[in-house]
Amino acid sequence: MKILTAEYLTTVVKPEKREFRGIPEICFIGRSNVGKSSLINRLAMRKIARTSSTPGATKAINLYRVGYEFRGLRKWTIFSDFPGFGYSKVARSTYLGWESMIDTYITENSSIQGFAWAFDIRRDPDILDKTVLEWIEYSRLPFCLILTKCDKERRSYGLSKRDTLKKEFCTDDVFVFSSKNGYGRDEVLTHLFSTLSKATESV
Ligand SMILES: Nc1nc2c(ncn2[C@@H]2O[C@H](COP(=O)(O)OP(=O)(O)OP(=O)(O)O)[C@@H](O)[C@H]2O)c(=O)[nH]1
Ligand SMILES: [Mg+2]
Repeated sequence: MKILTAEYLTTVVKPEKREFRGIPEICFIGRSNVGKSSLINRLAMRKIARTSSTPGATKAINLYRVGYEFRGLRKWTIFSDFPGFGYSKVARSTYLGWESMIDTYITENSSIQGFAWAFDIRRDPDILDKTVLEWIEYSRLPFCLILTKCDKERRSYGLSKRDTLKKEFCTDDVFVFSSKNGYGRDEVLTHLFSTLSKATESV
């Protein structure tokens, strides 16, 4: 399992006018400032996505094309970096804008294979996260939860949080991760590439 190439592809400002289709794609979503762009950079081992300590850095959808080798085969995928939801004080209306954007983006876009949902390991899910979970379930696409910034907590805290969130989000696909030190990188990549393989095999 190896990343061979990773490069910026394009920015989608109007999701309904998206031009680039065809390569299997994983959407990186999550609240603002949670570490989505840093996660992409760490997975790719290259600084392709813009990160910032100010929430709301990613305003449009940025697409990155990643070439990788998995189980002896060379393949391509797209990592799409979404704007964060829930950073404004008026979180509800921000969420509604986000939901309508992503709804439009995934409609009739059969290249999308699932969601990598970045979630700050120090937070507990709130009503907005539950709403997003419902939306994902409704989309019927698979998702995994990546618990970011684990370097800020003890390892035992991270593992117990992972088990709690597995129950709360009703999935086994929850991973502890740090973009700062690379903890969990192999596990996350293996999971994402397996999801992509399953999807391509079933076509
Ligand atoms: N310690 C630590 N800091 C991190 C980690 N991941 C991200 N950060 C920091 O968190 C801040 C936000 O990171 P980004 O990757 O820009 O977050 P984002 O989710 O893309 O943010 P928006 O695009 O604004 O929604 C930056 O200051 C990063 O350096 C991590 O794993 N550990
Ligand atoms: Mg970002």
